[in-house]
Amino acid sequence: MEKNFKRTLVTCALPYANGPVHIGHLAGVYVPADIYVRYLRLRGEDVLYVCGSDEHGVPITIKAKQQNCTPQDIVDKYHRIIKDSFTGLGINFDIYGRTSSDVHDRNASQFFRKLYDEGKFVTRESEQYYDPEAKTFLADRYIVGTCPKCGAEGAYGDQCEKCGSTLSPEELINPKSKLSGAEPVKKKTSHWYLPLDQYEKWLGEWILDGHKEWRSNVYGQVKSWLDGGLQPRAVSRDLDWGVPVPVEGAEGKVLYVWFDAPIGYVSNTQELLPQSWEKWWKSEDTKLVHFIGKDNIVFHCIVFPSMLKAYGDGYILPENVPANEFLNLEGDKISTSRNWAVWAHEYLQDFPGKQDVMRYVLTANAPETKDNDFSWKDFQTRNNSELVAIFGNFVNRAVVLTHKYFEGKVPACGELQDVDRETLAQIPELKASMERNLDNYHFREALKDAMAIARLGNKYISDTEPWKVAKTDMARTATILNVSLQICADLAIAFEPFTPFAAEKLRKMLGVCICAGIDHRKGEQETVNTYKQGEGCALHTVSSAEVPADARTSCPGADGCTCLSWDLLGTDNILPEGHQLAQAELLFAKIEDDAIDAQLARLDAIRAEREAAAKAEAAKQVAPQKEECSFEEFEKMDIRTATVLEAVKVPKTDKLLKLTIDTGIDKRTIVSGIAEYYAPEDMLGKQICILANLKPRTIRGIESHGMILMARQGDGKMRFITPQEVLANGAQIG
Ligand code: B3M
Ligand code: ZN
Repeated sequence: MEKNFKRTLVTCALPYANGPVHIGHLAGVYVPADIYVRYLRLRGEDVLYVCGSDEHGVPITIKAKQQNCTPQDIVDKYHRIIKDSFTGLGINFDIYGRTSSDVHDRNASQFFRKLYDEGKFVTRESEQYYDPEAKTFLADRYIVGTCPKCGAEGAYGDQCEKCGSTLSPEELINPKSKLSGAEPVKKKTSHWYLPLDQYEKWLGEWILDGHKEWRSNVYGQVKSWLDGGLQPRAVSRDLDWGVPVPVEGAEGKVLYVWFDAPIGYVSNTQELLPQSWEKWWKSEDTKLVHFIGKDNIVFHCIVFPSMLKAYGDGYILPENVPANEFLNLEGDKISTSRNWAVWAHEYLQDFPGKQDVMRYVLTANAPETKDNDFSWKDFQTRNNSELVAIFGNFVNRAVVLTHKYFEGKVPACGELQDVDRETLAQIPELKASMERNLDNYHFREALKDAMAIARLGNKYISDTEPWKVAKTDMARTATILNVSLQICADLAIAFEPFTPFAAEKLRKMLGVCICAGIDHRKGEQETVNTYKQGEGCALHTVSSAEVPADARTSCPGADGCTCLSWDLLGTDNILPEGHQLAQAELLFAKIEDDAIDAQLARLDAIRAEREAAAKAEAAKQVAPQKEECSFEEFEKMDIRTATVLEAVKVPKTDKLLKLTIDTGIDKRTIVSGIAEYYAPEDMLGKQICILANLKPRTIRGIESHGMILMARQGDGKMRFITPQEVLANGAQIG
């Protein structure tokens, strides 16, 4: 049974501050969370929206080493970039904090200390790799070597990026420390472990029995973890970047990043609301929802809940964890290390003013139930034939015609005809469907519903043709435009969660504002649709005449201005007759081919670079030595010099050349698979080496007597062997 909550706390996975965010992050976590939050706020619900940078962990220290700076430099740089990207895309958290903050340091320390004091951890000694030169323990990522599965160089102690195998450092061939290049040695160390096995039963009851409604990918992952049996998990690491373990004798140890990061949600809430944060984390009236990507499921559904359970003190558990699958880019897995991504900050630069297009496309292709693909062509099509041609076109026609015939004032609605009634009747149904979808985290479907309203409007105005009716019947024209404008107002509500910039533009055109619920961005001082001097909604600013300094008032436009809210969607007469519209503005602009081509060219260049690098790498690969052979075996081979007299391509083949050669013994034919590397004219007159006594073979109907000796490198490239100086044909080699 759906519980009645008083407020909703929405968290988004804290992005690692070791690089910018890309469209995979946006589609998986931040865009859906933002839609959800905007929707709840439109409904007038009290929502707190929390995120921040995850600034600890080994990837950050590695990046710092690579760039020859401190980890703090790295997180300062990327925290800024990430934060600005979110703001740029209209993803406005109430707080975007950071786990390197003092508040978090204190909070995470205290959290560990309480569990430690209450004996909730077990300690274990283990042998870990240690760098004897750098005198430090090595996290798995700090050990590189040859992959035991595919033979690639540079595999990490936890994973080979070449073949994707999960590894442990013990498995690496020729392990080397990334810090000093030294061969790591095993050394004893002790760490604190959270005994997850003790929480297994409780987790099963809570999730497997109690939350069957969770998405099947989330539920399924939890089930398979629990079925497999949980092990104690280390919550500390030997590292010098992170929250120090607050226990005596723990020098050189920090909290494991996945221990401190989720506590970051709490710390960030505390930072924003130092007095009232507990009502968000410790009240049964709060609905907690974690938005994450699928690789974070175990931490949010098993580890963090177990930490909170161990801690006690009334912490609530998530009501849902809507995790998404992954987004691919042009058919390939998005990868930060391979630079195969569309970076949010670059997108914002390349497509100024088109934040909504990306939000729209990522939602329309959201990887909610399976991995999905982003392609630039699809991006262009969705913009041009959906946002521009349907949504934008409809709104533009309605507003422009109202200016043309009725001086921009909402005309009177006369008697409705069937087409009007039938059109309007569909909107409450679409609204109900949207609600079902949004309440159940089906954002892609909800967007389809919103778009269905735009399609409905566009079809209505095309079918009723007010520009023609205006020639004969102004009263009917008025009704058609009234109905059209009401649908525009519906769109200004329905699209607010998905394309907030366009929704705001539309509201300005319609001369309406929005009641966006309680604003927590200013901290303890909540503002319930009230404004101080100088503040206001999108349309109206409170002047000093309206309210004394320090006092607050509701929207100053309240009378002349209709404040939209979710409840109004699909109701009659949102815009009263006579209401003044502002000038028409285009909601969306067409995206031309050259903008798309530029993006594709960038990706092609990255792909080409990657392929060239892979080839260069392969070229260096040396095949292992063959099995021993005896001198007698070698002696059996008759290897000689010969000269190419004629060379032609074997018809209907790509790879074969037919060569006539002078072997000193005779003139003969050899068919050789070298056409990929040599044109016939390249071979003419060349002295080569051949295996003369190879048993003749018929290839493509041609009898071949012998074989040309070729050297072949790891990437397949071949060159024939020629004596260092021209010799007589038939000279023996050996
Ligand atoms: N920093 C991991 C990730 O981006 C991560 C999430 C932490 S949420 C507490 O995959
Ligand atoms: Zn491998």
